[in-house]
Amino acid sequence: MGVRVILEEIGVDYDLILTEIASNRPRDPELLRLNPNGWIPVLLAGNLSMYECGAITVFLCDRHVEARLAPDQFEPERMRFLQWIFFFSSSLQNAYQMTYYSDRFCSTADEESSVERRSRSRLSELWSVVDEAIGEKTWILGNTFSAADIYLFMLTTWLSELHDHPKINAFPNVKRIADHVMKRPSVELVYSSYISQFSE
Ligand SMILES: N[C@@H](CCC(=O)N[C@@H](CS)C(=O)NCC(=O)O)C(=O)O
Repeated sequence: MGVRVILEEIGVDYDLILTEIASNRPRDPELLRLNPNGWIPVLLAGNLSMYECGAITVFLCDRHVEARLAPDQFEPERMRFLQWIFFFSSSLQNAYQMTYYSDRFCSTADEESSVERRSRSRLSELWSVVDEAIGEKTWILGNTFSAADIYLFMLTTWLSELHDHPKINAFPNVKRIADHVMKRPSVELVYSSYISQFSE
């Protein structure tokens, strides 16, 4: 979803290829050829393909500098931009995986609930770090909107009551940015079914 928002923000034509990612269903061999892990997203561009959401994000921002979704290599904010993209795609996403795929983080089923508990406390710790860093800033980089705000928004949508994750209200600065991002036409389009849950 996050990569799709970025494609919408850039305004390029793209096709969506649906595939199976349910844990209990076999993966399409074509997905496994492109990403042996069997995960999405995978970006196909010409004859080339790449996986890893953070890498795809940086690639698209650099390929389409005209969209101004990232500071360029010579702007001081570039450091902070890379920091947050990597933090989101490694530390924060990993903390979510510990509840969404707890079986991958332990050897026996009876350890899963312990992994899930740690996932919840880890999410609290990591989102608190982000919240404090944002402080009163308008966007995560300060005054300029970037793909890092889209990434932040995407990860807030993964907070799940079903998994007893912390509530977004515990991170008011994160919530403020997520609420702003939610109003962008690109996000309204891509997340229409998610957003309608909140307006019912
Ligand atoms: N590190 C990967 C993780 C991607 C990921 O977890 N994708 C989820 C969907 S959001 C998925 O494909 N899950 C299926 C699975 O892990 O088996 C990335 O950032 O691209």
